[in-house]
Amino acid sequence: MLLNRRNFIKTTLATSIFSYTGNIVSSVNANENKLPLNTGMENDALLVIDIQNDFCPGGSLGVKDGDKIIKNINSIQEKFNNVFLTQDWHPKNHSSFVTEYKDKEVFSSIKMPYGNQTIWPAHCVQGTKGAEFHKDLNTLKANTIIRKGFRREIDSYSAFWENDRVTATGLEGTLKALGVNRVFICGLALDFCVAYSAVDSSIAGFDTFVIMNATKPVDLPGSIDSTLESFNKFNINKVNM
Ligand code: VGL
Ligand code: ZN
Repeated sequence: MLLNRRNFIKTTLATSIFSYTGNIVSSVNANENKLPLNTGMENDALLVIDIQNDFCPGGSLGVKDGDKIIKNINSIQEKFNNVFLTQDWHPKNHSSFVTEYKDKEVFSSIKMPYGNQTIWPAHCVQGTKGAEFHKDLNTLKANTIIRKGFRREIDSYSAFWENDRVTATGLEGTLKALGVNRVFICGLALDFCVAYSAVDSSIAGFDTFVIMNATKPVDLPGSIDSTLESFNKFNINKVNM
């Protein structure tokens, strides 16, 4: 499992992220699964990834139209008994922040002990407005809020495993203890935290569904293509809800 995960990171995401091959954003919506979903059982969970001010328009890492999916996410939450929110939650000197380096550009890549790491504008700093959930997100239904990226030395895209691929967030154990076997994922951003969470969910053995009309991408060169490839490779279903 660990090996699979490492290979995936090395071959599918990290290396291809800077080799843009030209697919357009609209391809994100191709090939949705049309099966009836019948959600709402105890064995279904919804993960709502990082609906925070800094990932919405006006935020320091604002995703285009990131706020436009919130209304739908709130209605999707009503279809689930198990709702998990994630919150990107960095110390102000986090090692992924461009502000920690003299000679690095935002969105460039550096080598960390655990592999390649994208350099980001400072975002989702603990205790700041940018780290708060967007005011329109219903946070009342959530069983649990999973925080990630709070260790200075390790970034964390996935809701399950930090970017070193060995530090767990505890989500997998929680879902298994609840008897969950289907995981539905929405939120921000499709090509980073949603993608990594979906791959880890699938590797953990959950039937995994990404809700394509309730997510938006950052869209760095090649990042959407890599995401869609990884969805095929890891049998991740694309659905609309
Ligand atoms: C994310 C970049 C850095 C995300 C988090 O939520 O997709 N992206 N930290
Ligand atoms: Zn982050």
